[in-house]
Amino acid sequence: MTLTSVKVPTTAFADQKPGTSGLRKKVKVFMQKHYTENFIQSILNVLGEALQGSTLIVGGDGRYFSKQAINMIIRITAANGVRKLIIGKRGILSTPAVSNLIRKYKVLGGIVLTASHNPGGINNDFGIKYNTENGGPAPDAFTNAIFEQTKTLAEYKTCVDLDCDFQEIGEQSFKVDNREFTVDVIDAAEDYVVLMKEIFDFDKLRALIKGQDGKGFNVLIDSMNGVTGPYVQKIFLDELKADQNAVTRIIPLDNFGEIHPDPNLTYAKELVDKVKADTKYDLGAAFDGDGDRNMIIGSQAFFVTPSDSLAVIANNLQCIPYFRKHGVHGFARSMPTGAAVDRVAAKLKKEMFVVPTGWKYFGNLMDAGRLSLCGEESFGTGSDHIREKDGVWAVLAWLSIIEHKKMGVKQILEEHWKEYGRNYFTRYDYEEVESEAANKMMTHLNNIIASGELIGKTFDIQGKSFKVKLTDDFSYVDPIDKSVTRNQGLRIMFEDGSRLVFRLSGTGSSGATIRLYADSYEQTNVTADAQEMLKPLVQVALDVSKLKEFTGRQEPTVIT
Ligand code: VG1
Ligand code: CO
Repeated sequence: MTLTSVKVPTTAFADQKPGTSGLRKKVKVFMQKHYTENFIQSILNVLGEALQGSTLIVGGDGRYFSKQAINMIIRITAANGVRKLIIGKRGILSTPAVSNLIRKYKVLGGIVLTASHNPGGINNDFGIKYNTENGGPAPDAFTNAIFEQTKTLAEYKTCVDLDCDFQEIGEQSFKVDNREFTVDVIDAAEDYVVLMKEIFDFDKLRALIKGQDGKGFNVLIDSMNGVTGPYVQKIFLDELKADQNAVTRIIPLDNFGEIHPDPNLTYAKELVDKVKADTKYDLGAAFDGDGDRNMIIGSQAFFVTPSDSLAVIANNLQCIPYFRKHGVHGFARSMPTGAAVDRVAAKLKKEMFVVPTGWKYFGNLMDAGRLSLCGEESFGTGSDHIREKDGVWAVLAWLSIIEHKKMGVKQILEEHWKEYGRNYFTRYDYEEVESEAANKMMTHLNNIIASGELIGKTFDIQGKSFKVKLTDDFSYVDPIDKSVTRNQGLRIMFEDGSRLVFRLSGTGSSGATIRLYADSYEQTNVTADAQEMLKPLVQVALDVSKLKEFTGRQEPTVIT
């Protein structure tokens, strides 16, 4: 039977501007009539001619509303001339897995259904993101073009009678407007596991976990009820033979069990407490909802900042087969990330890039063969094996280093700081601040930075003295395509190398989130408590920004 597509008249929405990583809104916003359909059609309109006869990957973290959204995607892509969809079973695919599938099967792109670390469930968030043919998040030019489409969209095409189940593995074919349309439902984890086995030495990792004389290396891997469950099951249990107690919360739930699937000290407290309480654990790790973030803690919950994690991995890439084979090109970090990796780059004589916040800015450098490893302070670490950050990859990288150096997490960090000195780093998040108040604070900061009035000024606080050297609003010129990205964070840099950064989050779904980043370098005093160390600098930030006055917030919601 041939199915026929129809054109459905619709009215445009004014609020479909993608943020740092796709469009993220409350589920109920996506549930409005035509809202999700409009956004999908807008993505397809931007793809234009390339869409005819193409293949797309579809999947996500399985959060509430994913099934409905995938049904819409099936019908709308079929009506728009797409030839084939590859969908993860039950709609489940981690963000790194989507990136891998796009690259491996050389398809046009992928639609990722996730709001990442934002909570899920009917009263929380949903998100849609498009990844291009290099496997990475669509660049600004593309997402701006989507936004332009959404503003004037008057109709979308769909095939209302197309009913296609994606609960079980297998291929289904349809005839839509006399064209072939195929939906291939695949195992979520299979291709990803193949990739990891090419990158890492699984025999060595298995031996590490098993150990000698009955004393293995004990890990506790927390999927936080997010998408990494099936990947963790296959890699840590089936392949590396860790025992069942080494993993937790590995069944993806559509509301993440009512937690924030956000791997940091606040929202992954359950993991931190377990590792702290039980001295048998040598390493704990957690991932976010869509599996691209990671948090690493050592024995007794010794915390590794993502900025340090990046530097340590950079310093030890030679123990990972993938890098021995492909070589190590440059390194990169997002601007707010602590500069620990810059020191490693300088020592190893590698190119070092500093890009705006968001993984999309790493892609061009990787495609040009100038970037092998990169990271963000927001618990993102990854390499050029794909074009997304990769949580499970990061843990396997750490285990490879531990196996190679025969050292624990804390010992590795202490050795690293001894060699390079330490970039103390902290981030304060003020979540769901009233938008107007947050904007006023940013305008105030913008004004004093634009006027240059802070330059040369000294702040004497809590026995420390900070003299302002430079202030600016970070902008970036992509070294490959020369595109310019402005307004990426207000920076105050001091004579002693300390630095403050302020920016507003681009991933929230209600109100505004203010992020305040503080970092400061110490050559020899490397084992102090980061929060204590950075207290005076944070006080400068609060004084200069008048954050408490503008927002009424006395304390941040999350401290990293
Ligand atoms: C945050 C992080 C940023 C990260 C982005 C997407 O963005 O700060 O580093 O790339 O989330 O991560 P923002 O604009 O809220 O600061 V994910 O794992 O949520 O896709
Ligand atoms: Co994520």
